[in-house]
Amino acid sequence: MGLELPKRARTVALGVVTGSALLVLSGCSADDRAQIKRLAMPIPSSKEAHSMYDLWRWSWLAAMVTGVIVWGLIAYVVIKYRRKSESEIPVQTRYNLPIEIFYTVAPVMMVIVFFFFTVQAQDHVLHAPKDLTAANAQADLNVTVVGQQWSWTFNYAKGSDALGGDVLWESGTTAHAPTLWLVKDRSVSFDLFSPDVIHSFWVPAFLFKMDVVPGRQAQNHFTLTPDRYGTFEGRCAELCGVYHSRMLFNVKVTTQAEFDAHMAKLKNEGNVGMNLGGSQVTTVDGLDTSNGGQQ
Ligand SMILES: [Cu+2]
Repeated sequence: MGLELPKRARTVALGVVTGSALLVLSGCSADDRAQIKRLAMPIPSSKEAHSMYDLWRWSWLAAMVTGVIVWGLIAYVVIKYRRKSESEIPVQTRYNLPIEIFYTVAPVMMVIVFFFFTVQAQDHVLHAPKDLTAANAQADLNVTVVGQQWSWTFNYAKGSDALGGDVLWESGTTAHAPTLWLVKDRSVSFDLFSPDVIHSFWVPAFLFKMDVVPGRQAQNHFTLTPDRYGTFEGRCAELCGVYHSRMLFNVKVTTQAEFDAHMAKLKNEGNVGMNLGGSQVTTVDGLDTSNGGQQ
């Protein structure tokens, strides 16, 4: 008769499993636990991010409910219809049309439901008018983001009196990640521009990314409103070449006064005019270039 563990062995096994689970879980910091509760998502930090976060949580819930039902049914049939004696083989069923129709229709229905809510979240996140000029006019701040091999340039065109009608820019290098400055609760229209290859503008805290595609100026654009103060990480999410991993940046969400002061500083430094990234394209700052740029 099968694998019957003695009672004592089962107790010991249960103790080992519980003990190691407790040890593993107690190793988690408060941050880890909060992240586990969010199902590994960063804290949503823009007004638009919340609909992505909801989609994420409800999709997990739907998947878990489906999983529990399926595992339950598997366990049920394995136990109920198992072979009960050596001489008798359980009833072998083929071709059960109602069941086959059910397991074809049910997943299709689920995909339709997921699709509906995905489109709804997408419409919410991409709510800006299709036309860039209209989107820029509606938003409080306008930023042209340039993704160039191997860093980022941010051009500020609207959102502060300190601009005085000018466009101001700041740029990074592979050694110094640039910082994109934004203002809490003020909407930003981002236009994405690339002078070389396809990059992807990704700020995990905004739960959003969009490709930066050469030749698609004024087409890949979106608007969002940061709703938390803080400094967030950003990166390129499209493998764009050797130093792709160096394409890091920060996003600082701050007050209007601090933003104005920063714009005034950029103006003082002479960073005036639209910078579409050409100057940084071949710079591999911070790397030893004597051996061909290898680290
Ligand atoms: Cu890139």
